[in-house]
Amino acid sequence: MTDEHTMNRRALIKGLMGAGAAGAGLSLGGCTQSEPPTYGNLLRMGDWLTYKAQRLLIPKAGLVREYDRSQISSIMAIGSTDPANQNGPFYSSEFGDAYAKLRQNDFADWRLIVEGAVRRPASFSLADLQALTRRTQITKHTCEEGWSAIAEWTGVPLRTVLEMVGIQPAARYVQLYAYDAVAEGIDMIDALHPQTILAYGMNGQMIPQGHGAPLRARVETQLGYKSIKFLRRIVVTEKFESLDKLSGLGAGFSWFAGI
Ligand SMILES: Nc1nc2c(c(=O)[nH]1)N[C@H]1C(S)=C(S)[C@@H](COP(=O)(O)O)O[C@H]1N2
Ligand SMILES: [Mo]
Repeated sequence: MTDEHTMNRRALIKGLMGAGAAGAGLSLGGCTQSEPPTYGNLLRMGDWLTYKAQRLLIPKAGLVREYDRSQISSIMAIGSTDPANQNGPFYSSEFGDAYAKLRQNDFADWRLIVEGAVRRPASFSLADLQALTRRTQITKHTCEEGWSAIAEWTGVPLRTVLEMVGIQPAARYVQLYAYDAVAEGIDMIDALHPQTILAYGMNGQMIPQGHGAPLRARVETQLGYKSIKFLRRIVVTEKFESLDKLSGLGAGFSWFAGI
């Protein structure tokens, strides 16, 4: 573990120095597949530098601040608030109806699929997830649109679920897919972060419809758009793949949104 960590740091330092050289007009060809995105576009080079810089400087398991109950504030439900609504933003003709059916039955038949670069692909009911050791955290949500709000979230660490399915040694990214046409990816550092949870509870209740029922991600180290609501499927991958094209939300958003 220590060796690997040292290796990674060396690779990162080399990467950072390489980024400086790239600014001087050297080839970027080396970082297309396994690195977070520049989208082959020099103008997106900042994404990559930010990623490298943060990954180098931030201690791996540094926790974001948690708040007291008294600091909980009202939080808007924004973006897609109902995947079943055909007129809502990011409506998915593929999954919107399925969501409506699952909701009719209080999500009793809902399952979270976890697959990809894992040893034991699995699906989890809400009861399965609720039976696992839970974590409750009061955190500040920061939206790219310029507002923030504090809420309490309860759920199971994504790490627990990933350990259950057994990630392959080469796994590096985790892609989160929703019942609307929204999907986002995070890297393994954020995926295994102790405060990255799959939340079914909010402020002591089951997560309300607008905030992502029955299950949403809370990725506290990233801007709000990485905290995918209405989760449907999680795919572990070895290679970086931008979901920009697929996601109604992602188009034009920086892949790395660390805060
Ligand atoms: N499936 C899905 N997840 C999503 C969104 C969305 O539209 N659909 N919006 C994102 C954005 S930009 C923000 S700021 C938060 C909003 O969460 P809230 O509605 O609970 O405040 O959800 C994020 N997750
Ligand atoms: Mo947002």
